[in-house]
Amino acid sequence: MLILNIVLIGESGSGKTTLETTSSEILRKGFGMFSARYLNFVESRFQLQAAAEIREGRYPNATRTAMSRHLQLSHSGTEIMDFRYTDPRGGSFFEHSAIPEAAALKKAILLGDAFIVTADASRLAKGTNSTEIRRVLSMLRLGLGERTRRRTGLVIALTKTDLVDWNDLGAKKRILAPFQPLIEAASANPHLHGIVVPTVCGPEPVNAAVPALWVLHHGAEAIAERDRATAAEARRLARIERAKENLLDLLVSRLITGTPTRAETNAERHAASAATADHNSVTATRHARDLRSHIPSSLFTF
Ligand SMILES: Nc1nc2c(ncn2[C@@H]2O[C@H](COP(=O)(O)OP(=O)(O)OP(=O)(O)O)[C@@H](O)[C@H]2O)c(=O)[nH]1
Ligand SMILES: [Mg+2]
Repeated sequence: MLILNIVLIGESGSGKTTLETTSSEILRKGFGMFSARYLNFVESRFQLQAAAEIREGRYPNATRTAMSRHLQLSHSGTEIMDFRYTDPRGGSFFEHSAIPEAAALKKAILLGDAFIVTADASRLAKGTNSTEIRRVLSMLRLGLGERTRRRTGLVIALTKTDLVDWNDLGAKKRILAPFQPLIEAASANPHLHGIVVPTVCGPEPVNAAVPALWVLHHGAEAIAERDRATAAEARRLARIERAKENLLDLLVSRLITGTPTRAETNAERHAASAATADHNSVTATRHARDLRSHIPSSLFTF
């Protein structure tokens, strides 16, 4: 089964752990035909408690060392995808890669399948953390620059929007300005699929599960693409087998043995694989579409 590696990117205090904890709790409770569960019992207990506290307005402590949390997404009770979060300590974005945790973070970014960037919108609105965000984004660009063919979901999660004074007319511009180069670069790359999501976590969450839904949606699309490619390859192999058929084998098969030729048997085997892969790709496409239907269409995508 495919494991979708989701990397949380953001300075310390930007809300990575809070967003992931809240989001996973929403997915765990289920939405439509989907539900998610933690695969590790201890993690599950800990995160359930943390999510309950966030709902009461008590937020998690700063992450002391990078965490990894492993979940599984199901549809109508059938497992469809595993996903794993890397939740780094925000400070490690600013450390030299000679430090093991900073090196591990760099590696996680290079290997990541999807990225959720968290940025404290209330601080950005006041113009206080744009330098830190730019530094964090330059780390992300390292990872994005490497990928040429992999479908990659990318979320800019504007956190703590409950604390933003929206009457301040310059706020929106100040919040989005640091992301402009990233949005422009990502728009030009057909393999990057981005969305901007204003979020609130706490007693009244807003859009908290949307970042996860976006990357899972693209994870399902990636599965569909992989299965379509598998089907195409199996059909190609079936054609090659059929082309190997020779008249003598066919005559022996039809007039004497009454069994299919070796080429026919192989071609049928490949055709059956193609049919299975086609079926799987249709299912994955349906999952992707269903996941997408839970994402507000008003959000900005790039
Ligand atoms: N008002 C409000 N505060 C939030 C929200 N999300 C997070 N916070 C606050 O932001 C603080 C930091 O959030 P964390 O989730 O710990 O941030 P982090 O990015 O994981 O930080 P590190 O673990 O240090 O890297 C929390 O303790 C909360 O006080 C939100 O949606 N609204
Ligand atoms: Mg944290």
